[in-house]
Amino acid sequence: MSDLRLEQGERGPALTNGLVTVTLNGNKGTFDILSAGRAVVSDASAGVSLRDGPAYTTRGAGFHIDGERPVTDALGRGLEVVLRREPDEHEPDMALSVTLYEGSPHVILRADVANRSAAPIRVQSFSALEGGRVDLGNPVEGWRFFEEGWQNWSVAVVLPVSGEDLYMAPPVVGPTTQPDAKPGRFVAELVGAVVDPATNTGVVAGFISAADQFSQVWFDREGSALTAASYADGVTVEPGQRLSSERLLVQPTAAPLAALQGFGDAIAAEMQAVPWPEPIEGWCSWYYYWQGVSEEHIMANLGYLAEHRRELPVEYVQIDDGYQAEIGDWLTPNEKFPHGMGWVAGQIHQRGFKAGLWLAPFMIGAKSKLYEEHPDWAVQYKPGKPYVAMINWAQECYSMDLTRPDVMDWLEKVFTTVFDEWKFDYIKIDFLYAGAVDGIRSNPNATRAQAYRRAIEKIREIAGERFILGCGHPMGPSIGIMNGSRISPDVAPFWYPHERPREEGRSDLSTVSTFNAIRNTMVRFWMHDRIWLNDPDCMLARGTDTALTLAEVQSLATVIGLSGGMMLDSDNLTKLSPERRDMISMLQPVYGKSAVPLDLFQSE
Ligand code: 9PG
Repeated sequence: MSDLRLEQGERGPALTNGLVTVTLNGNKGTFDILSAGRAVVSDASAGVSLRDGPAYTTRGAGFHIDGERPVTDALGRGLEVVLRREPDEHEPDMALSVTLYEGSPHVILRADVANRSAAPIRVQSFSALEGGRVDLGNPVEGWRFFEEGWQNWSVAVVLPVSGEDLYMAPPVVGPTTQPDAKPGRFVAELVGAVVDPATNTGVVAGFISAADQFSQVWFDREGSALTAASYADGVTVEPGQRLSSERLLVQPTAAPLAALQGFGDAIAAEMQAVPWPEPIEGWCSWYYYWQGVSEEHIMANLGYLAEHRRELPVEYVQIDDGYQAEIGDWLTPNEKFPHGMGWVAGQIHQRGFKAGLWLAPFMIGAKSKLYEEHPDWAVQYKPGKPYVAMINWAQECYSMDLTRPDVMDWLEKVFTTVFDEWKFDYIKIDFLYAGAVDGIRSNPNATRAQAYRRAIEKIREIAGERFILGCGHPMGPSIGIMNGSRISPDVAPFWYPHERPREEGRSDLSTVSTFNAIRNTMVRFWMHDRIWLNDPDCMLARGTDTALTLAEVQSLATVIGLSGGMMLDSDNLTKLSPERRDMISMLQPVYGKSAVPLDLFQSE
């Protein structure tokens, strides 16, 4: 099947594969994306913005077709056409590559820039798709926008575009790289989709590569315009050098749920995702013992699990936050773990379970020994001022500068100890967004995504075949490293949030509560078993020490079960009634496949 071609159509040159067609308007410097003979996205351009400098767009400047070439890559066999912007003298050379693949209903776009001048240039962002007018037939007021959030605690949601966007303040969104807020503008991280629920047609637009640049997709109600940008964060391009954006997938669709899953397949292929081949079932200390967890608590639950293998056939016992001396001092257990962490892991192994450990390796607490010894390891907010990634654990917690070689050596020491000396089989690495904040690092030529990515690659290298659960992490650059990922804010022993968000402007759909957790879990169904195993967060089965009603506990259990993802219980097992324990038993074995929320685009 190879009807992939660049042809001369009535309206000028067009690249087509029989499923989707891109018409190229060289004089205007724009292109249209057609499906079933209809222009679904029209009059789109591409551009690049320099740091503190001008922006260049193909719109108005025009482009010419600078060659076509067959490609074979993670997405299959394709044909790539390069559209080269007609630059004025002294302007950088900018191009957009457009690729279609055999049998795939999507277009892949990538912008790039070459520095033709004698001086370095600094690139801020690329727009692989700029102001593409979306036409779904009906008026825009009835449409909805699906948007992914910055990290796994962030909201993933479908909003009516007749209303307004949710604003996601730090620490849930990376600050500063936002298009200007304006009425009727909806901003997604990594991937978004415009859908007309009346006809079930729409456009999915998302970046399928994400290791080097963070990216956003936004929709403007006014002009029904779709734009997608990836951020180079001001890195330098030397004379004669080139830099590319991440690769953007755009897909007009009459089946948006399937298209979203198709996006998941594409990003998984491109990023070489590593979902775990088996279901993960276990117990976690956090949601009952919190920071008060002790060696005795672990031993008591371990004993219970060993005696109730038939009822609770779990494999993993995971120690969460509370064992460490301080945030940063991961290798120093506190007085609640007098025998040390290697000993606890040994006890877990002796009873036939695998051992998991929580760490927040990209945070450095103001009260830690680590910070006392290495104040220069923090990313700076302004010269001389450490970047506060979060105030938690009654202290300022700073972002670790992951571009420093000595920090990478320290990471190696921490994880070699955890895996090779203590012999943990599983890590939950948390608050990872701290490594990707927008601050001053020792290497100014690494993007936020690169600083973060290189550090998690290092952790993966040390972990080898052991299980990595990501938490509090930005989504895109984590793919290909994490075996499992939290996909929600934290569950809690209560239904609705108890507190207003601490950060001004942060949506209260992103704060700790069981309602928020299960809402997000349903929306992120498309990630499961594609880009990683979804972790819907823990089951809380108990009937005491909780404000959850029986119906709320049943709802939580239902969503965890339907997620098909990981299943960790977090109760004091020794206090559970047999009826409540049965609710955990019913979740095993994990089914492994995610349910699909069929009315995702129809209702909240
Ligand atoms: C341990 C916990 C558990 C939990 C993690 C994470 O946005 N916030 O302020 C925020 C704080 C803590 C938090 C999530 C969000 O919890 O998700 O499972 O490991 O850390 O401290």
